[in-house]
Amino acid sequence: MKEQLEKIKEEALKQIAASDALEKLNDIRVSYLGKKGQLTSLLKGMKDVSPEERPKVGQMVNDARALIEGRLEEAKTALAQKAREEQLRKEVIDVTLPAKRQEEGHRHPNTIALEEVERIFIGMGYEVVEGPEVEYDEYNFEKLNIPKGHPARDEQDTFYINDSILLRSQTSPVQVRTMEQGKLPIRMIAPGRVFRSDEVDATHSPSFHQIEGLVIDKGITFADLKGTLEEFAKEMFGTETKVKFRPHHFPFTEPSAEVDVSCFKCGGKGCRFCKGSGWIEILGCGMVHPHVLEMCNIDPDEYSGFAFGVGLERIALLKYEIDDMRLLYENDIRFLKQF
Ligand code: 2NM
Repeated sequence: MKEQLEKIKEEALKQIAASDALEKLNDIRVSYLGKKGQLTSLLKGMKDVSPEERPKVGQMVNDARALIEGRLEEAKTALAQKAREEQLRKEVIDVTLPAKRQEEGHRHPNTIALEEVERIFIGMGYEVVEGPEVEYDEYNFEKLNIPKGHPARDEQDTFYINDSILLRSQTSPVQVRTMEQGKLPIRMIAPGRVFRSDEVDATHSPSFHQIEGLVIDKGITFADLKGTLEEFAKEMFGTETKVKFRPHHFPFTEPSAEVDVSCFKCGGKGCRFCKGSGWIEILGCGMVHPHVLEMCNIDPDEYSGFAFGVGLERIALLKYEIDDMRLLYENDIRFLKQF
């Protein structure tokens, strides 16, 4: 039994010395000192030892146990220290290395133009309201005086989810929704993504952005519309800017107009930028059609209002003198860096 004990002890110490991982030490603990471990089994053989020898052998087994436990503990501490040293060595930081440059980005030209427009109208007391890009035909067309079969449906052809749901072709449905809520007066702009079934070219994209404005109150006239848009144009393109209203037709406004601003490149003399005319078209507008007001539960005998719509990309292209809309969507850093 003594020889057996010596053998077990030696084997255990040898294994501990050869261990290079904490898990291995734990395996050794289990295989020697555990409930079914070799030393434990040896104790069970004590019944074969003569009674006078038992205390001595018992003592030897306990000593062996204490020795193995002690070595296991030492090995554990040594391994942990080695691991820590290794980690410190790996994570050493060379404080003399040059710092990584912080690449700072900036807003997209579309976003800069949008925030500029929002700032101007918020300054005039307008609220910014958003709405869904997937809309009902009813809100995108019907309630804006564009019934099925109306020619404006061709100009604003869009993408249909089914017979009654589509991708909005304008942000006016947001204004229809606001009017329907019945809280008057209204002073709002509705910016957002819109969709049209258009081929991509320098001035068209199947997905672009619009900012539409709406004012509804008692006694609103075309003079309010003119004053508001003139103020907007002066803030956006410079205080020298002149505006020109040309009669136009929209199904949802009557009367309607398109607005040109004097060319901010040549001041109106005519240049390459304004194609020699001295004027640049920037938006459409008009007095909200009484029938549109009725369909939105507003009494046209009591209330009147004006509305307008601007293409965000058009403003961004003008502001930054970009000649191709596609550049705004390609996300080429070399292009975007310039603004
Ligand atoms: C435009 C031009 C003219 C417009 C009309 C409305 C509403 F909802 F009040 F009827 N919202 N926006 C409007 C009017 C939009 O875009 C060129």
